[in-house]
Amino acid sequence: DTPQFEASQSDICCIEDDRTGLSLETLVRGFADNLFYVQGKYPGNATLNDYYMALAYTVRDRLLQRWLNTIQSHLREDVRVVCYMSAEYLLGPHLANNLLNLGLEEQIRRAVEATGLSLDDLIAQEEEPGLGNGGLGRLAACYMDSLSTLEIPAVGYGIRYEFGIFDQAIRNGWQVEITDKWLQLGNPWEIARPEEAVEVKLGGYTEVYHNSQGAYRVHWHPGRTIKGVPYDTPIPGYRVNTANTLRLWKAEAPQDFDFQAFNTGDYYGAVKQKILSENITKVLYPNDEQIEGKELRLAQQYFFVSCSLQDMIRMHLNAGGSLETFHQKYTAQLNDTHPAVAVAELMRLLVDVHHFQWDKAWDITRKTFAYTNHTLLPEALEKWPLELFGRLLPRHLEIVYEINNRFLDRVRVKYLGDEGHLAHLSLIDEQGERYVRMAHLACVGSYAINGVAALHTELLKQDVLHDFNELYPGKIQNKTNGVTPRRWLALCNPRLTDLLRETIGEDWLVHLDQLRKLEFFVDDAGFRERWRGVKQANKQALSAYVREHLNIDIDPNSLFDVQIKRIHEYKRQHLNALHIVSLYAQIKLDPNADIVPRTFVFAGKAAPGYFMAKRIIKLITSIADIVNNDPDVGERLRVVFVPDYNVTNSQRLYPAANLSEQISTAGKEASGTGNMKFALSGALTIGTLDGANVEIREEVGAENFFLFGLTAPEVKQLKQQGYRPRDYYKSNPLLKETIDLIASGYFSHGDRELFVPLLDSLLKYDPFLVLADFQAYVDAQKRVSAAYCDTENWTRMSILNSARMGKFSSDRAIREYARDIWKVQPLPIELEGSVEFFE
Ligand code: 4GP
Ligand code: PLP
Repeated sequence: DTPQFEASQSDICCIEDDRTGLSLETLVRGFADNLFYVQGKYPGNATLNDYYMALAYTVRDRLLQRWLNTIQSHLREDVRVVCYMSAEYLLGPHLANNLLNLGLEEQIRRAVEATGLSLDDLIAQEEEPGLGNGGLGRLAACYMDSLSTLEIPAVGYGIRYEFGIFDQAIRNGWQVEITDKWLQLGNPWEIARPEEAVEVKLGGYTEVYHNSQGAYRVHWHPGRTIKGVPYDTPIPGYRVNTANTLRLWKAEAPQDFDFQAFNTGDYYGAVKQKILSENITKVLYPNDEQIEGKELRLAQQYFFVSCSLQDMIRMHLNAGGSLETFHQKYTAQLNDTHPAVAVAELMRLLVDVHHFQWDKAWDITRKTFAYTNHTLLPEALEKWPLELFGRLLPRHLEIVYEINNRFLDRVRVKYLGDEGHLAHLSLIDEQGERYVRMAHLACVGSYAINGVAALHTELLKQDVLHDFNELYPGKIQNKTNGVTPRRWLALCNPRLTDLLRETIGEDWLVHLDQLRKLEFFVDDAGFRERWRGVKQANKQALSAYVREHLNIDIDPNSLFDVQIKRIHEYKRQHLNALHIVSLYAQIKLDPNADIVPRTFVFAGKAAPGYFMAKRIIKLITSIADIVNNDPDVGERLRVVFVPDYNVTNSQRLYPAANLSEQISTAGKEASGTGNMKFALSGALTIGTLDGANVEIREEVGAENFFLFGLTAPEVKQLKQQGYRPRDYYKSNPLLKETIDLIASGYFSHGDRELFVPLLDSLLKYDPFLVLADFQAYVDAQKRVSAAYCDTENWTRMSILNSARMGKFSSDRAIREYARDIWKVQPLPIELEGSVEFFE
């Protein structure tokens, strides 16, 4: 039977007592108490951060009862639980989001103002937990929000990195990385649970023995042991009583650290061991970088997965369950292959620790895991050198071999004598240096595999996972990504939210399809005027920010053309840059050229070791320097690179955009979620038929989307034919002029070398077909400019984009996961009266 996902929508009712009440008096008192008793400050000597902390605790106090009730109810009702396993959670700041979800914003604002402070200042004080790189980590955060909002019992498992994604500064036009010390002023949202710590082992060797019944067993003598300490953060749903747990693991030295030092007399040696242990969760690795050989990263992955599985097993056994039914109680979603070693770890726990027969353990394991793939880029598919894997996880390598032997036996039967198939499917890559293929381990060890947009899933089936699709028909399915309307509309675009509330109510916050009601208003000139007013105000706010922080004047009436995402060649920020240079060249040739005024906004981090991406940033900032300061340009063009793209900064960028740049090479962007956030706030998209763009265009209508470029099959074909980028350069005068201008040193103070690596790569290889798509892109941009001049029609298109975004709610995505993959039911949580301590 289909689960009911109507949120119970209980009115938010905090228990009215003197600890957690909501009256102005109680709130102010709670705030003052937290400042005094937790921060240890008087108003006289408190910093802004002290006030932020005190307020965060005041809000957390009002969240705890929901959270503890949720945990209690899940235990009592013995429900099936989703464990989302992800090495990344790009959460964004908690305070404003929690106020929104708990429905406390107004009361808290009044209480803070009563003390003479500003709520917005305190909200701005929060350091966001940047525990992710980009899309994949942010998706995990949206999914946690939806799981709670839909009242689905869930735990998010991950890593409590001491340093999250680096902060980006731009110096002299180059990216500079700065350590993200997000914990330095304290994190009021987490609660450590040292009493639930677990031990994780690494290294060493294995030994075979026979137990008392003569059965063959393996004993792992690890080289070292690390302690995993859980830190829990409650994730409240929107206006429901459910608050699920995000449990992040921190690595520490085991308990006997001091004891060892005492015994051996090697105090400094012991300290070194302690530091080595703590290193495991020290820093988040940037993606888009060669991970090969980074032993610490495999240690991280194994560490958090082992902690999480031990935690699940402990809870299951404590609740009186038998491990035979583990997979009935828990399902674990592997967010990409980062946690895929979980397959081997669960086998080890079942076979070595809990003495299950292999076949039984394998049956439980395969019924526990489901795997989400997020990328088609071959270089991003994780594989670990066998030698490294075996050194760190000797027992797991044996288990992987055993899984592989049994798996290949089955394959052999199916593909009689076809060694090619065997080599393709094997968990071990045997061409040259040998590797463990983590995606294969995830495919074999799971009951479901999914892609993140329709096109991506099709390409997975045809290409990357073709052989698995043949072997397991029906196992690969699509779950198009979604984003939470709470953060990505209500929170980040309050002006639009007010207009929506007035016009169509606020049902869309939990039923995003309700935005369709806006279609009734597209022909209402008064409504269109107000719609434009909202966008204009958002653009003005961004202009003020840019003026204040970057000292650049931008014209709020110009078309805001925005590309914000990780810097990567496949995302083609350089295609956008070439277009800007082509417009600029046009102005230089004809100073009166009729160009629709535009402000080009970029933001995004490059992986620290990604040479080409860093050069793309330098190219953009160099173009900005020239274009923004050339009197010939006047007001027509501005280029802005907003430093330090993160959730906080993105929240002021999406709402101000007129045009959303989604211009990846077709077939390369698995889905994209930024594309959804833009359209939700009424930006029109210029994009290729890639990832979720395809579905966005289907939803909003082809006439409300600026399509250009080669399709995925055309890309493939062109590459097969032998792509020659230089031919495009030679035959297209505009392209030639554009590239030559950059090569001449015009944007680099005469330095002709600076951009050689970039231009050489484009002219010689152009792996992402920038030159092949250049003219089509320029033409589409002309259509954009023309459309923008028809203000009324542009507004219509903008309204229709928002109105038709219902499909892209993460609530829809999570409902689909729950129905088709996890088979979990929601459980509404009752709030039971006030807590009685010490009766
Ligand atoms: C990203 C994909 O590149 C993006 O297309 C997708 O929308 C997102 O995952 C969520 O599914 N991948 C990553 C990564 O962020 O680190 O591989
Ligand atoms: N980083 C941040 C901070 C985001 O908000 C998003 C949006 O989803 C992303 C990365 C992913 O962006 P895109 O889908 O454009 O790659």
